[in-house]
Parts: sequence; C-alpha cells; structure tokens
Amino acid sequence: MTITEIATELKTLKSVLIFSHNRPDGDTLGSATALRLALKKLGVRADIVCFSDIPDKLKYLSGVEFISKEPLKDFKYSAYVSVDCSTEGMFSDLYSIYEKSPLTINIDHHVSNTMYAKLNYVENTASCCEIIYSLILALGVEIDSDIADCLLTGIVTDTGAFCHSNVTDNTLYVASMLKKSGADLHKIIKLNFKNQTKQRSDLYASVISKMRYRLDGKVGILVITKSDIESAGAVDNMTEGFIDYPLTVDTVEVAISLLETSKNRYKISLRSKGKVNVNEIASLYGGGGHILASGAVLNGHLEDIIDKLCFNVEQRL
Ligand SMILES: [Mn+2]
Repeated sequence: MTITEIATELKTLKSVLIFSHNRPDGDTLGSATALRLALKKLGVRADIVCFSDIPDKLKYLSGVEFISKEPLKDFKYSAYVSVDCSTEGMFSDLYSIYEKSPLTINIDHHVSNTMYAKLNYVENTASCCEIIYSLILALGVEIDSDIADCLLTGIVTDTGAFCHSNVTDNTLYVASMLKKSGADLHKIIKLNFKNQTKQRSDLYASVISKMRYRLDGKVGILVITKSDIESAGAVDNMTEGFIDYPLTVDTVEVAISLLETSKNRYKISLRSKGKVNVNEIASLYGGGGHILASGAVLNGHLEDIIDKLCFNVEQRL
C-alpha cells in the first residue's frame, strides 16, 4: 500500500471512525485530530474514539472535545482507521469493535506493527504525525493552522522536542512546513514539556530519588508504585516522560521503568541509547515498539520482573 492509495481509498468513503490508542499521547491524538479535520474539509464525516481519558495537557488540540470512549451505537461507518496503534492490545477493549468493520485501515510508524488491519500502511518515521502529514497532502487538503498544531504536537512529543535519535531530515522538514502553515511550536513545547502540575513534579522527585542501577550502572531502573502516585496526589498518566531521565546518566545504556497498574502487574517501558535493541526484549513479553523505545505489560513480583529484564539486557550488551 502506498500513501496515495490510502488517500484514494479514504476519498471514496462517506464516514470514518478514527481509533487512537489507549493511554493516548500527543502522537496518536495529534494524528487522529488532524486526520479528522482534513477529512471534514473533504466532506467525509469523521469521528474519533479512544478507550482512555484524554490528558488535560492535550486538550488544546482542535476537535479533541468530540472524542468519545465508544462508537455511536446505531451509526455505520464506511471504515475504521487506527493511528499510531502498533498492536491489537493498544486498542484495549475497543479492538473487538474495530475488527468487526468490513474495512479497517492501520496507519502507524512502529516497526513492531502486527499488520492487523485489512489495509496497512506502516513506515518507520519518528512519529505517526509525519505519515499523516503526507496523507493529508495526498488527500489534496490544505494544511491550516489547526491541522498544523495537531501534527506538530505528535512530532514534538514523539521526538522529545527533537531530542531523540529518531529525528530525521524529514522530521525537521515536516516540522518546518507545519510551522510555515501556522503551527505554534513554542506553545506546543511549553504545554507538553514545561507546564507540569505540582503533583507530577512531586511524583517525579520521589521516583527519581529511588532510581536504582544494575549491571555496573549500565541499566537505570525507575519503579512507580500505586502508593508513590497516591502520596503525590498524582494519576498514572502523569508518568509519561519519566523514562527519559535514567538515559541522561552517562553510564546508562538501557532505562527501564515499571509502573504498577494493579497487584503484581506492571506496565514496562524500555529505552536504549543504541547498543541494545529493546524492541526484541519487549517482544519476548508480548509487547513491542521501536528498537530504541518499547514497552510491554508483565505480571509477577517486582523483583523477579527486574531480574528477568536485566538478564535480557545483559545478554544483548
Ligand atoms: Mn507515536
């Protein structure tokens, strides 16, 4: 499938339901809101669903207020389109609805994408929004400042404000074109990276103060328990970005964060400076992502999980 073929297909449709992934980030929501605005300009009805709550800091995205948690009961959409969703699991309970559509379109940038849809477009870009940018151009829709803000949000958030190694010349080119179309880069960076609540700051301080090291400092580990979150008066979607901290330590090759989601169940995030392919490690546990950034969900005792993951890292160092 080429992006032009996806665009041609979308133009024939009357209505589209766009799926963002659970625990949504700037990329999945930026992709969904930008695509919705573009399709509306073509007269295609477009709605968005997302299993989880929308983080407050992303509520500036145009149209985000129309996102619902489940599809309208008695409306038949021509197609379902997922953005930034690498696996069936990223839909949470919404996958059983998604898979029932006669036409499903999967647009994503994760190398681990399982190609679960009828039409799949997966390209290894820094953000899904980079792909949606090309798709909107292929649709022949002019990018206005609202669409530009949505797309630049995904690029800025998935690249850590252009700091991660996933940034390519195309990432910067697209960002530059979006700025030209009216995107407010300063606002996007400020709202996503320099505007945390006191609760998040308190949680960050307590989690970082308990950072552990393994394998002679080559692995940096953050554990975020339910009680850490409660004591800070925080909520678990505030932990986004914590994982970047251990990688700022010079000896650390791999960062691991473990977020307790329920008793003996942890959401694991993995980041690598390059020596270790953490997508391989996440895949061992039914997760996935990118070579340098991936995640999985693991059940078991905290210390056992840490031992296992450190063993997996050690084998690859
Ligand atoms: Mn993404």
